[in-house]
Amino acid sequence: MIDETDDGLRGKNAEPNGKGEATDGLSRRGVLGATATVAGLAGLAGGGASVAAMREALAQSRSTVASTEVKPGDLDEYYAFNSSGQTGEVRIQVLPSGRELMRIPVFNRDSATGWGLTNESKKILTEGLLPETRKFLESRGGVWQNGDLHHPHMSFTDGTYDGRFIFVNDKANCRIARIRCDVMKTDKIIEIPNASDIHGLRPQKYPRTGYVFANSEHVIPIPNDGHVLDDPKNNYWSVYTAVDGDTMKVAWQVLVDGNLDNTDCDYQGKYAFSTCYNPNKGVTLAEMTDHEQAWATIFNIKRIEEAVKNGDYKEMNGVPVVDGRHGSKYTRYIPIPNSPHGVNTAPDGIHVVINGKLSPTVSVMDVRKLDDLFDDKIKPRDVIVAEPEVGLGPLHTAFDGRGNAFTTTFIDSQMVMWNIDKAKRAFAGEKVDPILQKIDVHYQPGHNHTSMGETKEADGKWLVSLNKFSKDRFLPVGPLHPENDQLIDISTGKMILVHDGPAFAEPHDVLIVHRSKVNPIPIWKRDDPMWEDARKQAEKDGINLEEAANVIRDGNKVRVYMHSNAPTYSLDQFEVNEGDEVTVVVTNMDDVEDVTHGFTIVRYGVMMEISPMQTSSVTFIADRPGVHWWYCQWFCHALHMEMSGRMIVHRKTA
Ligand code: K7E
Ligand code: CUA
Repeated sequence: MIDETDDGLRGKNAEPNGKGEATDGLSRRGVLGATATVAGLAGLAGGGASVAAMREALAQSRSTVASTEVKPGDLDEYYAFNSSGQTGEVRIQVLPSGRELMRIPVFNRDSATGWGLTNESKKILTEGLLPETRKFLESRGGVWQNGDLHHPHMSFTDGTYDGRFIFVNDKANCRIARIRCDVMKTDKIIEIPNASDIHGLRPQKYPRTGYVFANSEHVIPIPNDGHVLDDPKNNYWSVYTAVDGDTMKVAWQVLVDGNLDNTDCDYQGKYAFSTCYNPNKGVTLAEMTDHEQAWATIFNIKRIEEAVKNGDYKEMNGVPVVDGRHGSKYTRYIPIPNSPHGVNTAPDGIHVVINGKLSPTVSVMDVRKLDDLFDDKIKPRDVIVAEPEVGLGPLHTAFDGRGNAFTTTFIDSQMVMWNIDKAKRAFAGEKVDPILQKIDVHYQPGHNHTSMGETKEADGKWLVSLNKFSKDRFLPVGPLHPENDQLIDISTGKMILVHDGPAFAEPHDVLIVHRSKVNPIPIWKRDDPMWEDARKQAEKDGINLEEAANVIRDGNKVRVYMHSNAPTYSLDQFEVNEGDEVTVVVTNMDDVEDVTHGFTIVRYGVMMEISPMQTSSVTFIADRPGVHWWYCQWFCHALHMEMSGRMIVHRKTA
């Protein structure tokens, strides 16, 4: 829907006045939220703009603004893979409607699908843990219960999305996960050694992914085993990590100065960049902010690879760690005002925007100068070709592929559109204002993203502002508020706010991928590696998973094989003894799109999804005697309620 009261007007009236301020004559709360019509606007004319001008603006915006309406049965044009922060999952939304289609459990536990309960998901959640963490989790159920997922990014081939994977970080428990885009399920999770927490994450753009680059944020002693404690200046470090996206193994790490924040890389396959705050390794807020500038750290990928090949590294926790601190030939540190946060490479393959956070500026780097920088022909600051002042609290920047950039300003609560070329000319001394337009967003934006904007195929149609606060934009739901993901039409060369989208905690980042890049399958392939272990065990037990209706007893281990065909399971009941370790393996033989079954055992903490042609399994101890019905929790058939069976647990005889 187009909010014709507010947004069209804002787009027209929020012109810069040359001082970099919006001249929007309407007070923020004046029209917002109201369902005022054109007639109703008359009463607001005191705000500065004439009624006639507003009518005119409204009429124009109506004719140019792209509609967010997607009629019933029609399909959207873009996938929007949204992170969920401390919820720990990825959400598949679509644009322009803003509808949410699916949730992909990653670092969280999920009741509907059994993520964290099934053997298949437990394997993925645990196989990549460091031995020390596995031990730590032994008395805690073996699986992390929480995660903090900030940055989803799709794999690239030749500078654009290739639809294979989405990679994500977990800031809370130091992990990187990979989501398969054919089935939209997580298939690998690894823990990163020598790191405090993994924050920034980006896949290599060229020639392909390739590497997944990741930042360790807070500085810690390495190893962090209690030998070194309170010696931050001499003995705390952070590391930059390159993971091989195909094998999901750490390829190498680089030891660096300062806290690493966000990361991006070039379109040439030569360099990766991180923002760095807290250059003096402070451990209090005062110490972390007591300086006027920090850095962007540049990593020379080829030189680092050679260092690893030639043995110029230290092995730490089984990983080659190259020394990239000040003075190293593997890195360069570009001074940036003040505590930079986001770093974003433009689709032109040349410019990299580093967002100042505590400085009102963004710094623009030209990647063509980096060879000279590493050959010491120029000074670090010589790579900066523009530094426009965009407003207070610049955090992240997105691009339209037409030479314009959009920066979120957290403190100003605005989206700022500026032109890269004009910013360069202003930096060179020309009298030109690079700021094209500022609009209010509601409220306090963090990340933003444009359609295909982090690829060389940026198409300049949509811009999303992920706002951390929603305050009064929605009906109240108690002290905890949703966030507000706002959709902005940029197709006309102006920003026009067209939609408010509430979101539960706490989307940090979203990527907007054209639907032509993504090709999920509707039905699992029977030879999928996801249930490899179940298949192998079944072979050992002489069972064909596709025809299974068997109970195998193996000491006090019982393996129950069955399959589902709506509305029945191939077993009506099975019997075990109190204390048995029971594994139930269910294969859904309904080769029919959208006929998903489930398997839930009442009062046994067992629940799992079994989509068409999928096998799912779960293992538990039958330590509760009695009759326990299992049922299908996924509505699948007119006789869905009847799709059930009994687990009979015989009492232990003394
Ligand atoms: Cu929230 Cu990308 Cu973790 Cu910026 S980060 S806002
Ligand atoms: Cu099968 Cu409901």
